[in-house]
Amino acid sequence: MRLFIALDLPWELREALLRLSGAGIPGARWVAAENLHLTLRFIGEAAGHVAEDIDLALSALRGRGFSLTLAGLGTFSKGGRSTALWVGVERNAALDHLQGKIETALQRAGLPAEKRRFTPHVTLARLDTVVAEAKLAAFVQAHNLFRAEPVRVEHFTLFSSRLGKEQSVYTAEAEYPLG
Ligand code: 3AM
Repeated sequence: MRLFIALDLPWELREALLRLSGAGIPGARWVAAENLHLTLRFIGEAAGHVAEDIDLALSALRGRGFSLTLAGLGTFSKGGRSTALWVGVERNAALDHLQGKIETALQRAGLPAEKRRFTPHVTLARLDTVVAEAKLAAFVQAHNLFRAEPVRVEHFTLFSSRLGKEQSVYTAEAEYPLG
């Protein structure tokens, strides 16, 4: 199955993100409330026994809860065009520390190292090739001072992802508490 590790977000935070989402950018496919998350590590396709090793490694990880504040907007682009619109995260040493621990645990479980730098974000919309770039830029500018209320993070989650009709369907396979 296709796996990734993420923070699922409390509903009040999803609602705040939904109030931001939904309109004004032709070519944007807005992420539905149930799919909003902060990816800590993309894993990809993993066989059953590998998934078990990952679960064991994550279960052994000892992390601490922390506070998380989403703030600011940004975009990812590839080949000169924008591909995703996201909400950023205020500088957070505890989040970076957790991500590092997860990376170490996965490598111990035999996975190859992630080469891309961790850029914490919550994707709000995926952008089609026809996205209206000027409208996108105006949206980012208009909402750039967005700052959500801080939330407590008390666990992280191993998700599986499968293709759905409109969007991917994410299923929480396991939750790992943070003490
Ligand atoms: O957290 P976001 O929504 O930015 O785009 C996918 C999503 O990112 C990303 O993993 C998250 C959960 O699906 N993703 C999908 N394929 C990927 C890949 N091959 C990938 N990230 C890195 N490499």
